[in-house]
Amino acid sequence: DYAPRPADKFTFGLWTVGWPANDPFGVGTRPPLDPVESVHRLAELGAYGVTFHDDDLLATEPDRDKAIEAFRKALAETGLKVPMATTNLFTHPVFKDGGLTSNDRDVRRYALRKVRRNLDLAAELGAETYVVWGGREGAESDAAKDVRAALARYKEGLDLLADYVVEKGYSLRFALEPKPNEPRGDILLPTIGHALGFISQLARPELFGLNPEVGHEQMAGLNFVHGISQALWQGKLFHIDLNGQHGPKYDQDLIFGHGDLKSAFFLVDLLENGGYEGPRHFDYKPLRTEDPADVWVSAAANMRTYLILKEKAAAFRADPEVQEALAASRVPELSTPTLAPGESFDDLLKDDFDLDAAAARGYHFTHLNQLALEHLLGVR
Ligand code: 3MF
Ligand code: MG
Ligand code: MG
Ligand code: MG
Repeated sequence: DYAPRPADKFTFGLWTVGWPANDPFGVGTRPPLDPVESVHRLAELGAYGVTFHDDDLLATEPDRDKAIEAFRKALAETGLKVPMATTNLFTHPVFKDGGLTSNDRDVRRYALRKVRRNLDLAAELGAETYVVWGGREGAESDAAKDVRAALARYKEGLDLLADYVVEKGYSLRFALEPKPNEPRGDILLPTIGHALGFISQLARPELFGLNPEVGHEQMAGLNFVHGISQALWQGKLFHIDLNGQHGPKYDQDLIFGHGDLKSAFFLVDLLENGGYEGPRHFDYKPLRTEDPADVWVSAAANMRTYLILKEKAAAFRADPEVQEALAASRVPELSTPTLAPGESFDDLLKDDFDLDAAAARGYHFTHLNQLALEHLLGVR
């Protein structure tokens, strides 16, 4: 019946359903949404949890204490969890040149205090993951930013925050969210690969992983399924932002599956079979054309699409013709180590190999791909 349940671990950012649809060319088309209403609506739809930036809580109640109190009450009433939280280091004009990597040292110090305050709240609310998206950590001109110094300041800031979490005994881990551009012309840590490389330079690399977003990698023309595979392989997929995107253009934040559907199919297959246990978190924007009631239609669509793709992926794997095709394409053979147990590198020299025969063998990938497509299209 594709009805979402809390066990499916679907979560939503408060800023997603709560987006009033203001964009660079127009004002909002929907009124601000009370986070308390979002919590209740998402719970009714079958979600597991909500996530937030510090400032998201203040959407309709400017008093921080009152806003937090109301949010807590809504969580208690609905049983919704808060598995992840994050900091807004991009909206206020003070962050126009970044937060942790602003050229202005006073701003960097303020940014660290802002993160620190929300880390305390995140820990109190039971979050396990703290996302760091460096939206304005970047530049438009190569003259304006000493990138090596910026990376050193990024590391300095993240090392301080990790020390703080350890000192406080919080069970939080950090997840860096790569994005190539927008709102800055170029953003630091633009892709999954850049972020993985950067983590190896941190003082506590074990506390840092990734929160990759479908659309962000696709904006860079990259294969999201490959990126997620590498993050999983390195034990660094701490969290994920699911949405849709049509190739390299502005950050569309479409509903999951409403962009590259074939990639979404293989992504669900990977998440369901690749050992990822974390939340299935949606970071999308209800279209600007939609009214307040449509917002909840769009929230439900994310979860329903995921569950449909989950069923399709399981049927694809279970289909005997697919299993035959996988074997004919030698896909399982790639999991066999290249040397047999006990063999040495020198043993390779003894191989009796027919070069021409091996070169002539086809891999039959076309048939396999067509089977996937037919499962996705619902004709198998
Ligand atoms: C922007 C994003 C961000 C991050 C968020 C942390 C506003 O493109 O994707 O959403 O996801 O800041 O999770
Ligand atoms: Mg996006
Ligand atoms: Mg985004
Ligand atoms: Mg995101």
